Amino acid sequence: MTVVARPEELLALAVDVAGEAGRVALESQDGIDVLDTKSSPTDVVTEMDRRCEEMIRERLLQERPGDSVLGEESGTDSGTNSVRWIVDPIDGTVNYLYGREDWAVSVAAEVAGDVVAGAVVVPRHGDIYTAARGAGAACNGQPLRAAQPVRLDRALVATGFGYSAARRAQQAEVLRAVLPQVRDIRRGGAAAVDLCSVARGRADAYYERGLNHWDWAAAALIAREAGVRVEGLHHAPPDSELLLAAPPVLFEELHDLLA
Ligand code: LIP
Repeated sequence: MTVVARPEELLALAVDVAGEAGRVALESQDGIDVLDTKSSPTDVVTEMDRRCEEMIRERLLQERPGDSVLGEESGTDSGTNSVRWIVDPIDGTVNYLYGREDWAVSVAAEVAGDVVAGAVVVPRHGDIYTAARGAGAACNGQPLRAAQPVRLDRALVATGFGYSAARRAQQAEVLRAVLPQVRDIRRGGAAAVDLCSVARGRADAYYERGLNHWDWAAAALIAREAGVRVEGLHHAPPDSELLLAAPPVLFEELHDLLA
């Protein structure tokens, strides 16, 4: 049976489950330790990554049986209707492991392949970023609009790096070309927080190569609804090759530099 879902209803559920997982993760951050590693010895997972994803998955399927869920830690639960949830239980796991602030719980709802609702909860900042497709973006209920575009040489640009040494060497070469052309670089360690920072005008642009869909599914909708262009290379959708987020004009300048 196709369960019709209004974006606002999906957003309310996303906020609820992301907020609950964020509270549990926040309470357990002190003293958390590495449980396992994934793509490399520095690509770590903690008990809370897995526990938060299990909590989120269970709540979503309890509230909406028949939906699908794609999560960073446990892959896909295939459902029978058109709604798929895309979950990063803790984005910025290394920051979380080190007791730092920049980590987030990210929950996006996709209907027939298009993300229509997204929530990014940043517990250590007390911030809840939300967006429903066509209804704008907000942070703690206050409307979000990205900053006006600045020239490339005045842009504060956020970026990130992968977990493999070979990928990091390539990313260092790209950074070598970008750094002299911009105001400055910030490396926050959580894609969802970086994208929401662009939506909030706390960074002028963000780019990264090697991201997974769950890293940016919710935050890309939030940024787009705040007036930020979020794409991959040559007008393609964002993918593991590149995600680039910036207001128009600055987007084109930075894209041409990166391409
Ligand atoms: C993180 C991304 C971040 C990237 C990190 C890491 P994770 O995701 O959000 O942008 O630079 O290397 O991949 O692994 O913490 O979910």
